[in-house]
Amino acid sequence: MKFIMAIIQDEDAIQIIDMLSERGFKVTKMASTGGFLRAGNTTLICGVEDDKVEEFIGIVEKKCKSRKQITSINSAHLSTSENYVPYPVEVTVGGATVFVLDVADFRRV
Ligand code: 2BA
Repeated sequence: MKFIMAIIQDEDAIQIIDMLSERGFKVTKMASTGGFLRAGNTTLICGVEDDKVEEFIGIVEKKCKSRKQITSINSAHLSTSENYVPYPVEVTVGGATVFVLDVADFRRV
């Protein structure tokens, strides 16, 4: 069994959860915040059988869209100077960031 953690954009979450649920995946949705943009995103966690991992990732890949976002709030990340002037930066966010981990044990008690 694998443990999948997928960080997706809030806008894509409902559609992806619906599709995953239709295909029989048991998903938990968590509200999360990106460290760079400090904006809300969604983290899905899911325990899946090994032979279902690619199906899960395929759904996420199909439904997650890349979007451009403008940020100026975290320009400190981009500067080492104390006297920097904040300026807007365009970043491309997602598709999705997906981690797949081995599960040592899984119990429902
Ligand atoms: P954020 O950390 O808010 O990052 C949003 C987007 O900003 C990133 O999109 C990337 O395009 C850009 N970005 C992030 N750090 C940057 C930096 N130091 N300099 C310039 N641009 C930077 P994605 O790569 O698609 O990531 C979307 C969200 O996925 C991230 O939100 C974070 O919540 C999560 N994430 C991405 N990689 C991760 C990782 N290795 N570990 C944990 N979470 C990750």
